[in-house]
Amino acid sequence: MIATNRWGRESKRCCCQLIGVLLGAVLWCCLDLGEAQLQPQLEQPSAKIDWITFPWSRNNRTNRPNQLATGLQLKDDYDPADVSGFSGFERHPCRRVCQQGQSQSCYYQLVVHNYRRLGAECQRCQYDERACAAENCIYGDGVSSPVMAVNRMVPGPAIELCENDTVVVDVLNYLNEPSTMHWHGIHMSRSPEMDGVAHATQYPVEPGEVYRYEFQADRSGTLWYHSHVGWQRGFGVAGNLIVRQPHQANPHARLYDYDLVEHAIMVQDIFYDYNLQQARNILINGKGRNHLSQLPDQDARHRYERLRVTPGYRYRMRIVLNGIFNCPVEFSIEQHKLLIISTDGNDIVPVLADGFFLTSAERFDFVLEANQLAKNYWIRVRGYEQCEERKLYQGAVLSYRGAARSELPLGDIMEDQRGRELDEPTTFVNDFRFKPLNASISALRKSNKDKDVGTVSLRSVEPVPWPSYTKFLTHYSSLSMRQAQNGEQLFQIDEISYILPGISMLQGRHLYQDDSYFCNRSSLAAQGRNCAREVCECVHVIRLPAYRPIEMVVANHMDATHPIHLHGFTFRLVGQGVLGSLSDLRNIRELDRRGRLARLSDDNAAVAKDTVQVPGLGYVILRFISDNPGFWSYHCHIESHAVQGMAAVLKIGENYQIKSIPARVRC
Ligand SMILES: *[C@@H]1O[C@H](CO)[C@@H](O)[C@H](O)[C@H]1NC(C)=O
Ligand SMILES: *[C@@H]1O[C@H](CO)[C@@H](O)[C@H](O)[C@H]1NC(C)=O
Ligand SMILES: *[C@@H]1O[C@H](CO)[C@@H](O)[C@H](O)[C@H]1NC(C)=O
Ligand SMILES: [Cu+2]
Repeated sequence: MIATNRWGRESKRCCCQLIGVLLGAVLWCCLDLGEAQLQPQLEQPSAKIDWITFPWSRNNRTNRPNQLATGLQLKDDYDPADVSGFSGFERHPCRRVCQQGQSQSCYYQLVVHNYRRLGAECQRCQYDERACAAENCIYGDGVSSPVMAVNRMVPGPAIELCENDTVVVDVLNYLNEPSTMHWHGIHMSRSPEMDGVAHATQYPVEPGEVYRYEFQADRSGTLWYHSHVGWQRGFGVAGNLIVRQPHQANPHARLYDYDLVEHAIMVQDIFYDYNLQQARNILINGKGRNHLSQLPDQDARHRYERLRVTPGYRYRMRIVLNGIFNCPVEFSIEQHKLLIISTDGNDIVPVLADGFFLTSAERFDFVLEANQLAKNYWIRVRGYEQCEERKLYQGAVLSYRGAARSELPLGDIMEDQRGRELDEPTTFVNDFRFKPLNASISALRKSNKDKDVGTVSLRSVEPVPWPSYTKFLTHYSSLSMRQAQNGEQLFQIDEISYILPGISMLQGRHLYQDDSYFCNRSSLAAQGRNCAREVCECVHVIRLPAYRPIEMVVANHMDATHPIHLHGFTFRLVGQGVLGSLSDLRNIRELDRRGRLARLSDDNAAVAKDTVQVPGLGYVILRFISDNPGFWSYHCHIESHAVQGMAAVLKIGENYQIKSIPARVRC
């Protein structure tokens, strides 16, 4: 397959050029061109190519992106000068005010490459904060460590789109290992081969190769992109993907004045060097306090992310947790309430809260009203579970116009948290610490005054797409851990650790028989395997029919919460609770039959998500219509767990229902 991937790289090239016509575009694809004929306009040696503008308008860079112009400018060759020019997309023509029926074609290039936090580029940043903005320094927390960057950034550059835009992204793998890119939240309903899961929807992209992802932004919201191979997401291969709607289509448009990309925050727990066992810090947009230094939070030598606001305005902020370890975080902003309006890109009935929790891959959008004194305030992120053991927390600065621009807030980051001293009741959303031994859907209460809003009690603004009398096909699934003979910890779904198949399932599905190639809980049982006693590792594929109402009950046999993510679908959360006993969880099907698993009595406004935390010794119940045939990854989003086997693939539909994927000519 590698030979196929690389076929024709030397001998054949294809140049794809776009001629922008006022309202449309003509794509020219010419095969078998000699080198000399390639894009003569581009071949100016030593010229740094600004690929955001059209090649024939390169000398006229002051041109503002034209509303009517298409953003698409495909390229088919990448010389070193191009690669050195890769950066963010602040001036991309697809970054615009969204309007009904004005979708565009949008082209991006993402170079994924090895890099360093606090590398040689950062000399001056250590002493002068103003120097940090100088290109190409990834300062992080000031601890030198290898990273994998996207266009020299960690997190990678944010991509901003409007709903229905056609997206073309060339991902250049400049790592020394295979890679893929997943577009977390996009359904890929017309392009299942673009989901970016190695050996499920594509063959991995080899080092030095380019993969062209082409898909439609088939929904709006706070989404993100990240590598789906090994630990690459943990090393930094991730970025925001913001898909906006026209004003008229946005149910929360009136709640805020600004929706700025600089108010999109990616939080990540990081490790140092190749020590993949431990979370050592949490960063906010790649920056933050150094915990090793023992310096106070307000020391001027720390580098914090700054979010600027002007008094009197309301801002939409978008928070993503790129979680690597078991490190849920709590998010809040000093002296501010947050009006939470969306989760995982799905609008909810707004909840005014003091803060919220995130487990890996979850997102919350909220409106912040800049209605306090014009000062600097701490944006606070506090880590739990593995991050709590090291007392990891992080800050960023909410800086009002009129406050000293380079100063830090006065107190410590975690001081005065939750207004405890004020003895005011507080409201937190999505707390992962459920009250044990209570199977009801109500969440934890810390005191009588505190009100916690569990994930399942959030309400979607979109009613479910099925009638109330719908009968669901229920599939039971479990999350667990076991020790292999060699002492290795294996994480499992349905007591099976996932191993990668030798083919890519989507492309190779006609080459094998499912029954012999795939395994699942019942096929192993039929072979006499007892996965509760022995270690079961295989190509775990759960087959479900297409175009049916599906319900998944996921039981968590472990104490720790696991954020479970389903590709290809947005599901509705209709139940989430704690049973507290392992034997109950092992018999969850029976308990369910006896009515012990609480479901929303009316699922019409059940919250829509793509990732949900399954509480420790608890369960969740998800519903969706399986109207997207294909191979969809279903896995724990904690990187270390997924790498160690807590993953499976849902095969939705039969082979004939799944889009046929022709082999691609690499050009
Ligand atoms: C996107 O396409 C869908 C389906 O065709 C349509 O309902 C929606 O209005 C479109 N959105 C925009 C912003 O044009
Ligand atoms: C669980 O919580 C609900 C709501 O707070 C309460 O009504 C119920 O009695 C609790 N059940 C148990 C077993 O504690
Ligand atoms: C499990 O595997 C068996 C045998 O291959 C198959 O008949 C069955 O449909 C599979 N079940 C699921 C849920 O994938
Ligand atoms: Cu997990």
